[in-house]
Amino acid sequence: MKGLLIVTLAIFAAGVYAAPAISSEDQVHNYLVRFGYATKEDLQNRASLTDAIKKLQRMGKVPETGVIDEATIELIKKPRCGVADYENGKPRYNAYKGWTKKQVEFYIGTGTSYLTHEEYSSYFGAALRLWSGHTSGTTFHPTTNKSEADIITYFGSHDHGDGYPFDGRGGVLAHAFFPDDGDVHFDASEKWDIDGMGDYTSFYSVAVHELGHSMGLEHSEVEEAVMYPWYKGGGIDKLHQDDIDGMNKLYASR
Ligand SMILES: [Ca+2]
Ligand SMILES: [Zn+2]
Ligand SMILES: [Zn+2]
Repeated sequence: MKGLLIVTLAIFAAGVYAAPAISSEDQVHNYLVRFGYATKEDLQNRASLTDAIKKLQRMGKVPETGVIDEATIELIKKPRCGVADYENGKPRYNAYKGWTKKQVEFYIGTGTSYLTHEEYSSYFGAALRLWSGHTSGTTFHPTTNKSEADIITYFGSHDHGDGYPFDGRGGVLAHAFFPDDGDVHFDASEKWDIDGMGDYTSFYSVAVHELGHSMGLEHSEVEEAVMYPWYKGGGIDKLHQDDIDGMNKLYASR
């Protein structure tokens, strides 16, 4: 009986705490901090908070009202990349740091049941080739030796060991790390296909975006650019001039 009581209590507790009602205001505040538009301190200061909301609205191409309105609440529900848009509310640059080594090896890790291994590895390679024409002599090679790899990619769900847990279906689709890390993680909770048909997420489009981070690019405010933070569906087959300008900044002057 004692065991049963504990189980019952545990279920009751989970029911109470698993889905706390977070207000839209709190959700926007959390989003501002998470994606670098504001610090926790900024949230306490009306002027800084208004600035941060405007900055998010500017990036998200919704009216810059400076208040949490319907368009802003809709914006934060849109699927996107998990990499921050600003660093502690300060402007970032569209180029962080490129690869200095001439040969970069990539390793294709755990996949998803939605894609065959062949689809996963060939489209990851194709996404990489969009960028590797702009890396000024740095070349990318597949390896089956994980311990030697520079860029490791895999699908993971929720907490997957890097301190940036995924959030289940929707919201954040993937994230990646700048050189000399370069790793790319895809959220295994999404429904993936290659082209993003219906309610599927385009693996190819997301891979192209994430590999931009692996090359050293940060997010762009240019909506048409590959490096714009929000998901735009499938069909990306080339880089925008803004993406190429970022790559030139990183690689062309070497
Ligand atoms: Ca997600
Ligand atoms: Zn991104
Ligand atoms: Zn990760």
